[in-house]
Order: sequence, then C-alpha cells, then structure tokens
Amino acid sequence: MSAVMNVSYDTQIPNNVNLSSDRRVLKALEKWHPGYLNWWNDLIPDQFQQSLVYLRTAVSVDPKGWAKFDYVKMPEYRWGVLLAPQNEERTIPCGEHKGEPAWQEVPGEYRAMLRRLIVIQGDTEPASVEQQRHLGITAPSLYDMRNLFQVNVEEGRHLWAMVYLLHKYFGKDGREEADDMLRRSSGSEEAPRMLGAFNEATPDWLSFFMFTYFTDRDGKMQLESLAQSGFDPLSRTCRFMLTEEAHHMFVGETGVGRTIQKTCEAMNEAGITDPYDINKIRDLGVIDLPTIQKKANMHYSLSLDLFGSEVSTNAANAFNAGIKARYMETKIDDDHQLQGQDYRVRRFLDGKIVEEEVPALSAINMRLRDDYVRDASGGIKRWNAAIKKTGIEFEIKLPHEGFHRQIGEFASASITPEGDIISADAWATRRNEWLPSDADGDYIKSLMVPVTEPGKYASWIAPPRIGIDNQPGDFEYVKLHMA
Ligand code: BYC
Ligand code: FE
Ligand code: FE
Repeated sequence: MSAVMNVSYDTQIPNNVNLSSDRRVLKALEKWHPGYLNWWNDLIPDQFQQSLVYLRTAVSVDPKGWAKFDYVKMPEYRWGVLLAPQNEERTIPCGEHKGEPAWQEVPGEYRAMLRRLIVIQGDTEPASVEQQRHLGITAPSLYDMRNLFQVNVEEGRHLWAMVYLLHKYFGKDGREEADDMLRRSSGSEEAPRMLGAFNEATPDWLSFFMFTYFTDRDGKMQLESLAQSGFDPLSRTCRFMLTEEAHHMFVGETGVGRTIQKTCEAMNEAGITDPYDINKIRDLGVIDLPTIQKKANMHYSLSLDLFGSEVSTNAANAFNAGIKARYMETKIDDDHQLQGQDYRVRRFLDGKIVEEEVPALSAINMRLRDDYVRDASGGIKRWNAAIKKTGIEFEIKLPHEGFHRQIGEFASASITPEGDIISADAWATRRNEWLPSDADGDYIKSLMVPVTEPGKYASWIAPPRIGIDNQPGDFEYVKLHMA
C-alpha cells in the first residue's frame, strides 16, 4: 500500500507510478523536462523565479496528509506525476461497456477519442499560467501573490499529469502531442490554445479571481467527469488533480468576496448608499459593485462556452464508450446507459428560446453544464449574503445562459443578461452596460499597484479571514528576491 501512497523522489520526476522501473517513459519524460523548464522560465518574471514562495507540494496521495508547506523557489518546485491509488475492483461506470472491468490499457477503438480529450485537458493547464503571467508584479499582497503562484505551479503539474498519460499510453503520437503542448500559446495568432476562454486575457486581479471561480470550476466539472472514465489511468490521474482544484476555487471565491467586502465597507464609511454612484465610489479606491457584476458576466459566459454544444454527438459517443461520465455518475439512480431517456435543453430555434426534450445521450454536455451552474451558484449566494450584511442593496446575479455566447445554441443570438432577445445592433450598443468597457478596465488597472509589505493589502481588497496553513496575518508568504 505505502509504495503506492508515497511519492518517490529517487528520479528527477517525483512520482508514485514507479517510473524508475519504467525506463522508456522515464527517458521520454526526462527529454520533455528541459522544454518544460524553458517554458516556465521564459514565462514567469525573473525576480519571482529567484524568490522564496511558501508553497504546498504534494508528497502523497493520501487524502489525510497529501501536502507539505515550505519555502521553495518556483523553478525548483517538484512537479510530479501522481495518480490516486488503483482500485482493483473498479468497473466502467456507464455506456455500452458498463460493468466490465475498467481498462488498464487504451482500448484500440477509443484511442483517438481518448487522446483528443487528454490533449484538450492538457492544453488548458499551461494556457492558464500564460494568461496569468503578468499578475505577479501587481499582486495586492504577498498572501495573494503566494496564492497566484500556488495555482500556477499546480496547473503546471496538471500539464505534467496529462503529458505522462500521453507518453505512457500513446507512443510516438503521444510524444508529439506532448511537445505541441509547449508550442501552442495563449492568445497566439499562429498557434493558439485549443479552447476559446484560454485565449482571452486575464488583465487584472479581479479577472484572476473570476477566472479561478468560474473557469477553474469548469476544470472541476470536466475533471469530475473524466475521473470516472473507464480508462483507469485517466480516472486515477483526474481524481488526484481534483484534490488540488478545490484550492483554486477557494482563491476565486474568497478573492471576489474580499473585493466586495472592501467596496461595501468603504461605501458605508463614506456614507454612500447608492451602488450606482460610481464616480464617488471609485474616488474611494475600490471597485464598484456594478463593475464587479460585469466581470462576473464576462467570465461566466466564457466559461459556459467550455462545455461545448448543448446537443453533441462527440459527448454522446464519449459517454457511450465509457470514456467520460456524468457528474456523480455512480450516485445517479438510472441505467447509466440512457436508453430511451430524454433530457430538457434550452435551444435557440427560429429566433426564439425554447425548451425541448432531446435524447439524454446527446445532452451530456448540457447536463454537466446544468450541474456546473448549480455548483457555481453557491458562492454567489455567499457573496450576496455578505453584501446584505453591510446594509447595501445590491445583488450579484448570473446572467442568462444565452448571454454573450460563442459556442452552442446561442452563439448566433443576441441576448441580454435578463434573457431578452434583441437585435445584434442593439446588443452592440448596450455591450458596455453588461461587460467591462475599456474605461472600466483602465480604472481597475489604475488600482493594481503592488503591495509587498507583509500583512498589508491594496486599497481595493480586504485581508483574508485566515492565513494559508494557519499562518498569522503578517506572515511573509513570499520572500522577494531583490535585484
Ligand atoms: N472553444 O460537440 P461539441 C481546466 C469544439 S478547464 C473552442 O460542441 P464536445 C482548467 C470541439 O472541440 C477543463 N472549440 O463539443 C481551468 C469540437 O471541435 P472538433 C478542460 C470548442 O466535443 C482553469 C467542436 O467544437 N477540460 O481544466 O462535446 C485553469 C464541436 O464540439 C469549444 C476539458 O474540456 C470551445 N469552448 O465538448 C486550468 C475536458 N467547445 O473536434 C485548467 C476535455 C467545443 O470538431 N474536453 N469546441 O474540431 C471535452 O470534454 C470536450 O472537448 C469539450 C467540448 C467539453 C471541451
Ligand atoms: Fe488544472
Ligand atoms: Fe485549477
């Protein structure tokens, strides 16, 4: 048991997959490693590479004590290959092979499908680090800077996780795909990242918090669905990635929450009750609530696109093959094959939003997105409860699912956050009421001044309630390297 649970540090690449006796894969990964380090070193500004960051590193896959905290220089972070323990009895949870033993090798007929999903999953991980590369220099505190870097190194590890699967199970084309992970780059004209949201900018810290709240949560849902894959190595890989993911969403929820809190406190101190009195509120050096709403609209709608089309044959095929399952598949009380079952989907037909029952198998993406929306609404309730407590009348709301969409049923429609269908021209005229304008962006940028004194925070954000790893308020989360 402990051989599986503990992480071996005897090779260059920490792992619990016995790499030292798997020479072929070890060699391939060691060959890939320098390119990865180059990518990382070119990306993150040098002053931070030299700094000591208080990071957690995975040292085991035992849920009770899997991580340890210590100061590390990021390039020396031990990016490892970690899989949750194998359960010998595990069976394929859904689709036409339901009940058969989970695959330990890639089934030939599903090779292309599996490779595609692993490549897409892998591609998002470095993309997010690329999107966040500029944020270190404007961190609102050392606490927040540390959280950014924690998220970054773990997304780097998630890339390692997918690259391991490619090298181990996909031979030559797996190696080529692994190399391509470092060739594509977020926002690039020639070789962009694969999914839309991962080529968008993360221009400021409020966007970073919204991204980790909304987009990392798509990561959670997709990983939940892949964690139940009939291909056991993928399942075990994703199960362990989910342990790390919780912290990313915590950073997002508390980051937005602390921004909201600071705004409300400042309004109360200044005696401002109208949340739309934007100029006066901005004079206080905080971000007005309507602008926070616009940022939420932006990142939520981009994240909904990541679920693909509501009605999708790709998704039906993956479910039927037992490669991807539904959220909490094993807890659902049905045949897990979806024979003769329907699922309700909102569609855009003849210029109208209509509800329609479609074969449940074809609506797998829609269902996962519905689960996502439920999952995402929890934090919104907590943000609103916090606003209410301060006596200010304002509510953050998730916009209509058809608002600002580029993928799926609503891609061709112009829909307001309230769900009204309007003309494309009218939508364009009103865009800045709903999404951050250039002026909003400029204002937020003006607030992004770095604060590097331990225990101090920028004007626009409240301190956290508790420290990371229970450290005290003035803890020096990053020991900055002075040039
Ligand atoms: N942008 O049947 P369709 C994370 C393409 S986030 C561009 O509608 P399908 C993380 C699609 O590829 C989780 N293209 O959809 C978060 C297909 O193209 P091809 C990442 C898109 O395939 C934060 C065509 O449209 N993991 O981990 O059922 C920080 C028709 O496809 C988009 C995964 O996504 C888009 N938004 O579902 C760090 C899991 N959407 O093949 C990390 C793996 C669709 O015809 N991926 N297309 O050329 C999947 O399961 C599926 O590929 C998707 C799409 C759910 C993404
Ligand atoms: Fe990730
Ligand atoms: Fe994440």
